Amino acid sequence: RYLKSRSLSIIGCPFSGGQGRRGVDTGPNSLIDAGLISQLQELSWDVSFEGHQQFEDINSILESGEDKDIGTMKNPRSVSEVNKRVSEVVGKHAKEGRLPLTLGGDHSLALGTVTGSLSAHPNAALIWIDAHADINTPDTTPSGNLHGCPVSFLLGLKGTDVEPFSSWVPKKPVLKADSLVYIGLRDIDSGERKILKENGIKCFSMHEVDRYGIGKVVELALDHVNGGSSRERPIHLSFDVDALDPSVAPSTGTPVRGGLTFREGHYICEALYETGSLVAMDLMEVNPTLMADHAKQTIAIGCSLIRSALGETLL
Ligand code: HAR
Ligand code: MN
Ligand code: MN
Ligand code: MN
Repeated sequence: RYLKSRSLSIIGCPFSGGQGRRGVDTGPNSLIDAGLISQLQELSWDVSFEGHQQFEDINSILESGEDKDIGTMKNPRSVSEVNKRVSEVVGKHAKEGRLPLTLGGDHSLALGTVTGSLSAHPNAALIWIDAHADINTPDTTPSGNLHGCPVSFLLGLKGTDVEPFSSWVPKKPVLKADSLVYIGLRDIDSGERKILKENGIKCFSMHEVDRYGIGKVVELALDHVNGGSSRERPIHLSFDVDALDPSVAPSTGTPVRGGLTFREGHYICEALYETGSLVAMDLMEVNPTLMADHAKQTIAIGCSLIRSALGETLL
């Protein structure tokens, strides 16, 4: 519906500066090494992959310890610069009518991916699958880790108009609060809870997944962003692998028990594919260096979630 043809661009983002655990920067290559490209070609996608993004310069600043905190924010210059680049490359591919598939890397990268998508599809909605809301502002973050903050920047919340981000993040909010839906939440900070309430943001926590079942939850989520039964609005899917239960996807930096089952995670992806309106996807927070005995399992699930969102069916 929004793509020129069945074409996608893989944007590998080896970056870990949005949080404190190294290794998540190896996520993108582990997904490629597992055969993701040929798996997507099997689903008759025209796949372009020009190699991972080159963040060596930024990563060396990160390693050197030169990127000093600004207020509460850790690694602010690295996170800002990486996201500025990511927004440009995602925006470019999306404007060419291709589906940008971004492989993380930590979830701070979604500031760039969503900004890029929205530059090409200004009416797109954001569906955020995560154990966490990632909606802290620099004023509310308990950790200073910017992977817990990208959504607040996208909504232009109070406290996000700060350097270095203000030099490139659009002044007009990238996204309106009613264009965002969460599924899978179960670890929300008190400051985030207040933000979610005050902005009336639609959240399907694990409590709602238990109550209604995943089928109904996805239907309600799509009704919400479409304002009814239409399924035409473009959708950016940002999938944090920690939305899944740690027994399913253990190799991730901030596992929280009580998460989505294997099938619930895949169902979400399948249902979004069925809308015909998916215009971008992120697969974030795969860290093969954690629970390394289970890294293969987590990587394989990353690949299968992506395949489900891109048209793999069971029958
Ligand atoms: N809410 C906590 C914080 O801001 C932890 C959130 C980050 N964890 C993630 N993001 N993996 O989804 O520090
Ligand atoms: Mn996240
Ligand atoms: Mn998370
Ligand atoms: Mn927590």
